[in-house]
Amino acid sequence: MKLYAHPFSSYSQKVLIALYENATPFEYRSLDDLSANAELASHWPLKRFPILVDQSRTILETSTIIEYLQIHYPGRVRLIPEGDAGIEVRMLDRIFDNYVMTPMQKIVLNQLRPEPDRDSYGVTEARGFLDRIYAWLDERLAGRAWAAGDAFTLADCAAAPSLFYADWAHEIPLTRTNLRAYRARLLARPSIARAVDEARPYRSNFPLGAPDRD
Ligand SMILES: N[C@@H](CCC(=O)N[C@@H](CS)C(=O)NCC(=O)O)C(=O)O
Repeated sequence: MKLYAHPFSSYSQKVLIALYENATPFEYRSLDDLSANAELASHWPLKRFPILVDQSRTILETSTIIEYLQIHYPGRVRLIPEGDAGIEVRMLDRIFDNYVMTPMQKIVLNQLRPEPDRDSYGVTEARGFLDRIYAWLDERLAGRAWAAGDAFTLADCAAAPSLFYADWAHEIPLTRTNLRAYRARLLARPSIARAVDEARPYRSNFPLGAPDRD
């Protein structure tokens, strides 16, 4: 099983965390490597990553990859609970991807554009989105150890990299104590600490300038 991914990429970390949680063996095709990039393009013309290639099967989209891992390579940590409990997990996974990761990417990617092509309206909108989702998450997480309750799940795999970088791009206010404490708990979890450490050498590439913390 091959994962095409890059250590500094937030969506790559989402899947790496799932793999590390269950010590699932895989071949890491790092996109630092030119031949891995060519292989990625041959599997997925949009070249969005990570992707998982398991023999003749190509799995796209991080949430689906993690679902695939659970079905085909189950481990001690069940990342998507069965039945109704799975609804909260899947819902929060979509919320972290769509309403934390997407506005965070908007702010970060805007910085990579040439000055005349920057979208200040879109960035202001993205910052407003983050303010509102931080407030919503702060309430939702009250009394919870992990995103969906007592167990670590797919939702936490999505939460870790999205909140990690969102806080760099648009800091979580000090008043959002539940959310800030949750982010700190995520960073202390060994699978996540490992993904963050592997990305450390690339921090100088963060377009907004990486803060001196985490
Ligand atoms: N919805 C996709 C998003 C993947 C994604 O946006 N990945 C980023 C890296 S973190 C990417 O491919 N960026 C390169 C690009 O946009 O061309 C998923 O869940 O897999």
